[in-house]
Amino acid sequence: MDAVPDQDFTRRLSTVAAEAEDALTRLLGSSTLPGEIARPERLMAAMRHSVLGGGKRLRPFLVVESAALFGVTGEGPLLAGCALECLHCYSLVHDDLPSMDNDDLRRGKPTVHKAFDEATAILVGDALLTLAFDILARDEVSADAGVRVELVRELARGAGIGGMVGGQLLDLAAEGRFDKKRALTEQEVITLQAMKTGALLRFACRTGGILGKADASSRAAIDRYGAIVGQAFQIADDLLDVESDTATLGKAAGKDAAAGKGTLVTALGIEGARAKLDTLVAEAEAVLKPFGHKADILRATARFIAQRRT
Ligand code: GRG
Repeated sequence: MDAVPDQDFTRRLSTVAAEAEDALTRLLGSSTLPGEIARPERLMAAMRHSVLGGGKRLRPFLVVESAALFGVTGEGPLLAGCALECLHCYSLVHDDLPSMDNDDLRRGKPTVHKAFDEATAILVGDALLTLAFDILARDEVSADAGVRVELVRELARGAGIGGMVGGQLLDLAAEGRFDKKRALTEQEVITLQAMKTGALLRFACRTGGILGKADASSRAAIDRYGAIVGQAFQIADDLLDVESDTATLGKAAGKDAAAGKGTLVTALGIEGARAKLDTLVAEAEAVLKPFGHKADILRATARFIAQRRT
């Protein structure tokens, strides 16, 4: 099924990205909110450097489109998507720190610790992480407080111990940071990646079901779709690390091989990884079948994630 031509998909992604950019610009304004004492200008400037003017905005897009699948549109999904984008940007800022990946370039710009300094970058990450939960708790996300609490809990689970942060620790451990370096099994790579990268993408999709108060089977379907696109995203990322270059990616390429990192591209080879991506796109289409044409944009999103060049 290919009901959404590529140019329509690209137009839709840029529209949501522009709406997210506007909303994020407002969220990162200098005026204080009730309960805040002051917004230090250096912190705000560094947060804006990290969040604004870059990134594909794939996570807000998945939130907006998965919510639309359940009939929820407007400010609520957009703000929930922005909360997730803030959390994602925190992870990028901390991931780039000298004690983590030690990167100089992100989204084609100097990383926050390069443009500012390391202490500011740590605080930017902390402030973006807490801002994400502040946003999710706002009435504009959903009039239903139970929905907001569910979103807060789900994001904490996806981003924390058993999700992204836990996955990052497993990644550092596999690199031999704490002990001897050890080659991971294919299943261990899949688990690590599902935690480190997949959990936030999965949360993005689950958010649609939560905002739309979807029934159990629809929630299971959108959750499965999120897990599939999460896996596809990481395999595509691993392929780009091998096949693309720093100028195209706006971040350092070839880092996995340099670090001797185990990825599914290492395990399956380039052709095997491409075949796996095709299988995942087919699986995504299968789980979306019950939604008919309403899910066309999510079908196109799965293809975009698998074929992306940046
Ligand atoms: C708590 C000190 C501390 C560190 C945590 C959690 C963490 C560090 C790192 C998270 C792991 C991480 C950054 C994974 C990378 C995922 C990934 C490939 C991100 C790039 O996503 P894209 O391609 O980027 O969507 P854009 O720039 O388009 O948003």
